[in-house]
Amino acid sequence: MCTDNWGRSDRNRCWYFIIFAALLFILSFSWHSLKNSQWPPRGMFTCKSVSHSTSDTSYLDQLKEVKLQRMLYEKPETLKPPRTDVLTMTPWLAPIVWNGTYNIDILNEQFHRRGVRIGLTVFAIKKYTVFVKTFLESAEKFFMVGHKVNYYVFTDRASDISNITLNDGRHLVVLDVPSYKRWQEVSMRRMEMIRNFSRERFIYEVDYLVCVDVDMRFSDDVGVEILSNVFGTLHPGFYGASRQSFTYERRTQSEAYIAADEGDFYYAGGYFGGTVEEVYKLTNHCHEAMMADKEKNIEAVWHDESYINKYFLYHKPTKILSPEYLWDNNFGVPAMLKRRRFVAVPKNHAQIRNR
Ligand code: 4GW
Ligand code: MN
Repeated sequence: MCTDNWGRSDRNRCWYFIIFAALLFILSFSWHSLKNSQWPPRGMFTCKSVSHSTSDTSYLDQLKEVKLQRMLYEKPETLKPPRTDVLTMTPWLAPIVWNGTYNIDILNEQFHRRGVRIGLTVFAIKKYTVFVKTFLESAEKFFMVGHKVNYYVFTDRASDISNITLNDGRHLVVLDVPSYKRWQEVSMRRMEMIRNFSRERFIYEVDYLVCVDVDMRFSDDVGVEILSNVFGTLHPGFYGASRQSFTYERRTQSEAYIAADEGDFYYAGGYFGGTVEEVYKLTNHCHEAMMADKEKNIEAVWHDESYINKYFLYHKPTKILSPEYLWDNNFGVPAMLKRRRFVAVPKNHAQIRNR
């Protein structure tokens, strides 16, 4: 091409042209493949025979193994389910946690090996600070014993929260927050505050959040069996109820509206949780829905509980806690209830509540 019988300058020009064209080709080729690239490249995980140079590192190489030790326990019986009196699995294959359905030793081993940290959030606004001591003392006895726990107490009366002695690996964090005049708003604003603190703090300090009412006491074990990506709890007043009798928000104008022919369960407002990421999504969604309703001058019939029920209808929980985890002795003690792990502390409504 760049023949000898050309002049020297002609030859140089010819070589420049060839180099320029080659560069152009390389550039356009790499631009095209960048534009269409995906990560991981198609086939990377499906075709095992693809060979990579040994210096290639994949995030797969950094995966930590959670290996259990030899353990002795009774074998699970495929033909003898441990519970036949209650539903133990949702139609979307989320476990419903009842006594007898899990082996806590296996679960503890798994969660210890992951070094899981758990945050327990609770609100004590105005006179509800009176519940904090019993709540924390009972949690020290029964909540996630042996695991790393941070108690996050949101309050407008920090000086009312007395310091109690905590076991190793457990910390009390008192968070100063505003109070609201209307009690409905005190309850509902929990969503906004959990959302904000998840972003600013919880995401750096814990792996899972458990968000509960404070007017309660732990009276039996509540352990890592409750943990999952996002979980809700069956309301003790509605676990056996029909769809029609669920007290969902029924006004179509509300963001919390649920039609009469929809709904799986009636979830309690006072007990939900999951990974910090999932709790962030849940609380953010509920808070935004409440704000949208506020603009429309409407407030759902059961406040935050109505919005949680709407959320869980379309974002199915990955685990559900049975009413063992949220009981009120006013409902008696039905046969299916083998344990009462977390029960309502009776309150003198006239004294405690400021309407
Ligand atoms: C009526 O006067 C009130 S005051 C209803 C709730 C109030 C309230 C609630 C309060 O003054 N301060 C407070 O911190 N809370 C928080 O919201 C507290 O964590 C409580 O457990 C949660 C939900 O309220 P609740 O326990 O009274 O609701 P129920 O009766 O449905 O368990
Ligand atoms: Mn309560």
